[in-house]
Amino acid sequence: GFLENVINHPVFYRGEATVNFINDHPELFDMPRRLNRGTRLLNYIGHMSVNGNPNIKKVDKSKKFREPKVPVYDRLGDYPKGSRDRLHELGREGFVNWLREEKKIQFTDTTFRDAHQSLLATRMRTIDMLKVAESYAKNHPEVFSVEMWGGATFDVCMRFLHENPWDRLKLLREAMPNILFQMLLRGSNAVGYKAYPDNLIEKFIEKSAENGIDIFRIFDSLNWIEAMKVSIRTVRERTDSLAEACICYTGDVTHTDTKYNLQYYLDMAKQLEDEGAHILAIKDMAGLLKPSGAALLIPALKKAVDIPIHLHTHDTSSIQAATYLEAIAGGVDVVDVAISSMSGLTSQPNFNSLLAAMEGNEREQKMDLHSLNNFAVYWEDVRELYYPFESGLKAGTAEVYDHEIPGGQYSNLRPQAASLGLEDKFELVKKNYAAVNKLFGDLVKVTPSSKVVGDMALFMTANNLTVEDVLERGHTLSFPESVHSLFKGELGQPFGGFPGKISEIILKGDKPFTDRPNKHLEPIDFTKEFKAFQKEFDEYCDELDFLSYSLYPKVFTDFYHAWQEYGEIWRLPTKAFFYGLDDSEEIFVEIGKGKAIIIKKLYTTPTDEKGISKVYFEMNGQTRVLEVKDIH
Ligand code: 3PY
Ligand code: ZN
Repeated sequence: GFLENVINHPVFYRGEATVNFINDHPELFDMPRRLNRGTRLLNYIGHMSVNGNPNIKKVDKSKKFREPKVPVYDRLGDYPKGSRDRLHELGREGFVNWLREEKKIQFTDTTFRDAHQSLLATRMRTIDMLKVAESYAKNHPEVFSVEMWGGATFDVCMRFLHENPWDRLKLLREAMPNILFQMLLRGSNAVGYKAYPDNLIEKFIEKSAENGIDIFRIFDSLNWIEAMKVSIRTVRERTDSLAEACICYTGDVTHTDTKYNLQYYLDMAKQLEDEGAHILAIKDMAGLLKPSGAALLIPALKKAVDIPIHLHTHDTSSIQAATYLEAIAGGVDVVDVAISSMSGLTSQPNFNSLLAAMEGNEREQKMDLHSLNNFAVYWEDVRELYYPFESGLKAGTAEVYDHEIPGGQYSNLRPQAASLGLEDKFELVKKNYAAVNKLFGDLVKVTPSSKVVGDMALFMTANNLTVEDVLERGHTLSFPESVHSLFKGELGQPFGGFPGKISEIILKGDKPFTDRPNKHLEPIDFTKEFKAFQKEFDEYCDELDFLSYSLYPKVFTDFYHAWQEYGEIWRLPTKAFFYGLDDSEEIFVEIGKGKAIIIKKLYTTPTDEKGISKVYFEMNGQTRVLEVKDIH
């Protein structure tokens, strides 16, 4: 009631309440909405315990979990200096010079972003990262950067985890102040699947930098430089962070009968350097760069440009460590890896093993391997909690050279196929994916262009269509919206253009454009729209929330309602979050700095004739009963 509202009000809670507090805050009388934090979390657990998490189809009741153990670290000691201190000391130009001159190979750890995006459908929760963050930053300050934001994490955070992505950034930043943070930015698509107004992209970059992003890895899903310029310029001019511009790698650079040949990559690299990139990234999102390709490409790039080179790959084929060794011999400056228990398959190559393999190498970066292995144990235990999201891929596959599906998409495509009833036809989905790519003129496939190719492959599979059917009967078919949008020019322009015939079939007379899609979008009026936003949402929603809303209006709205009902869900331990509590199970939830509650679930009554089940809890020793509607 009222008293709880007062106690839990942020102003009161921070000790900032004055004599006018009650008059100034009429929402204190708003009983149903401002339930206290503990009660809201109880609502969530009660709901999970009766109805289960809607995103988990099959729960294995026999599953036992170990408590993940955070490797020991000096809690009171200072953070050792790391790459972020170096950036601040040297400034951007100095830092880039240092990186280019440095002989030792540098490692980016993707465990906090791409690894779980690629292995566990992006479901890793902030709390599991936050628990280990300080220990990692203190034990491994030699890490070049931690990729922990962007890509699909932004919307999945809100959509499935009911977490605020900005909070993830801020909390991790506080816990890891010494290591560079890196995010993946989809150029003019930001962290979304479509083009956004330029001024939204600019504001998003500014705020991301302000809240802790040091390196912006910028790409365009068709390798269209036009679409990357605004992002590169914004990072350079409006932040102190580094602009790392990507070339997405596709096909096989050692082949000569492809439009994506060596000259293509060298030309693009030079253009990105001219655009002002501080670092060049080769983004091999599907893991297609073979050792022979790296041996050709990396030394040639080193000759072509002056900026440092950062290599990203996925180990879908299981051969990518060999590619890294070739790249390292060829002079690459940084490589992307994931902690061993979160590495391999559709994720990044194995950090721990690569480190071991580099022992004695002239470019060896010395790190404490045993300590790194302790982190692997931590992540292994954490990963168990996410078992429903595993992709099912059990070994590396050379099929990837045929279908070219990005690692981050692979772990999503199978459940997507399953949700359309196509689980048994996954082999055909992959074949169609390759066929669609050819039909569309051999595209760079990475979010969002990869999603379009995936949508089309699913569409063809679901409707028993072959490429010939599409070419013959396409005029009578209505294609997925995303396919139409791609051919319309809404994701930009592919190298060499779209093939004419399929374009005509898909567009059906609709006129495509060839300039930047963002140019067709109205800029956002931040002052006006922010006011309207605050009116509709809570007064505590700030401009970061407004950015989330601008990028994902519906997803943010749902996230906001979940927050109203259930509070700060991110604070719940992962087991409780996904599976609710067993009878007699007790959890400890930190609900604020130095403030915790203990929740014990006692038992659940069978559902009555009105479909209501009563859940009995003990919260901080007091019995609480919740009535939960059984929605089954
Ligand atoms: C993303 O855009 O999310 C990716 O990881 C692309 O590889
Ligand atoms: Zn990736």
